[in-house]
Amino acid sequence: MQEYKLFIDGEWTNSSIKDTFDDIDPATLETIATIQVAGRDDIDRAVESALKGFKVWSETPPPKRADVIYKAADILTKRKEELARLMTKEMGKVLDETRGDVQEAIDIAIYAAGEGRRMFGETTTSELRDKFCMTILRPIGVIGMITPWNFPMAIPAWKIMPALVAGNSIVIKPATDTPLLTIKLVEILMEAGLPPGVINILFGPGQIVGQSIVHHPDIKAISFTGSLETGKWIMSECGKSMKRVSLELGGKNPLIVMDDADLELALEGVLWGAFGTTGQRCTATSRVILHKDIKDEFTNMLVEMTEKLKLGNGLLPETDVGPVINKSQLDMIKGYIDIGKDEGAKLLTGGNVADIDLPGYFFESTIFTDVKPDMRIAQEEIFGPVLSLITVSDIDEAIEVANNTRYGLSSAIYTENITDAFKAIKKIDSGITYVNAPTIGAEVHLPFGGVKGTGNGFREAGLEAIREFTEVKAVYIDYSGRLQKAQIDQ
Ligand code: UN1
Repeated sequence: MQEYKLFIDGEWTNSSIKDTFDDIDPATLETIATIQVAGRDDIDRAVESALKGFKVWSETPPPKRADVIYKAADILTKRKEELARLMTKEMGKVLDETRGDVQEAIDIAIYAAGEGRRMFGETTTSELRDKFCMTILRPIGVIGMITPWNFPMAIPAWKIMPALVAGNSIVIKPATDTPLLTIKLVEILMEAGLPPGVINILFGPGQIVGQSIVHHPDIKAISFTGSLETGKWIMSECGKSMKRVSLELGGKNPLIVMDDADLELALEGVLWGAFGTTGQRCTATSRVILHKDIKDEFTNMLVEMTEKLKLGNGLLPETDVGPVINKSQLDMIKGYIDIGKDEGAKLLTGGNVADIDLPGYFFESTIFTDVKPDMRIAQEEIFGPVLSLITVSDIDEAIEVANNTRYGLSSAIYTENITDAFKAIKKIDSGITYVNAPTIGAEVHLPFGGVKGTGNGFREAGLEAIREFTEVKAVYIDYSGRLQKAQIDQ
């Protein structure tokens, strides 16, 4: 059994404490690795190393930083299949999806590397004579990153690649359920020529290691993807020390099916959006808002196809849906089934821990109908294969229901009516709206993130990612040779 140490200053190094945790395949419950937990001293060591790394890396010209990232993208491409297989073993989702996860890391690497030769500021006019004005982008410093288990490579890469091209250094703590893909990503970056100290990995529980990262005075910004509760805590802690924080939190994503929709297309979209990744995406479709005139027909089609989804080990080609990540998620999902029943929603299919020939954490793909917009199963993020169907009478009611949650990440509408489509685009309070496509499937060159309880105004990916990891400076160059006073000289 391989035991992984911490990665500090370019080396795998023993933790200062003797604590480890097991990395478990959620389908077979086999232990696939043992991981060392970081102690307080290790956090200080990692930040010291990152400060040293920052000196070297921030002075490296951005196109040269980009060369390292392009090379990492090449290595990732060559090793895509092997990494996808490892990810399925560690996280459970099916191979097609883990290939997509690695591909998303490759895409963001190439996109971010391209910014090495752009990284544009602005030049503009001055109100005074013989004065030149521009903006430049500067790196922030050491960034602390805390990442979730559902996209073990894509989400760390969304943060790491833009942060690197912008010249920052990094201390990252991957989720304890999925450390291996961050380890691989960092190994690949080192192979591609990243100097020691620029990226450092710590492992351990959020309550200890995550908290210490958030509180460390030399970490200048935190980038976090995870739950709303943790996000709120991080934001309030960062408020106390005036630390920049970017948050990607939950979703309760609605998908509207109007009476004129192509129902076959909508059906495929709902199955993929709700049960892909076993519903464990922050972009997962968790509420389907059905126009009353197609409700019965669509519901029947949906239940029939949902019951055909095959649960199993994600490594097997016949598997449609893999396990959920761990026991506590499984218990939480079970809890929501009871909550839904108690609230008076009607269970149409699923609702149980799956009885299959594997010891892991499998849960049946589940659909509730007659869900009212205020029920807890329509409000709270379940992060599992549980879908709520809500019926409405028209587009305005559909949008009102769509907006009736504390989250605002993704949303979708299926319709052939351009007016309804544009109403949804304009009025749904979310960071992403899809028309005739499901709520999942964001591409890396567009901004990713949400409103309300989903985030705090930052976006990941796309050009926004460069803003997430840089400070902008305004520069005034006066070549008039005399004191000129803005606002005063006329
Ligand atoms: C997430 O669920 O945390 O759009 C990220 C998507 C993926 C990313 C999801 N490209 O579903």
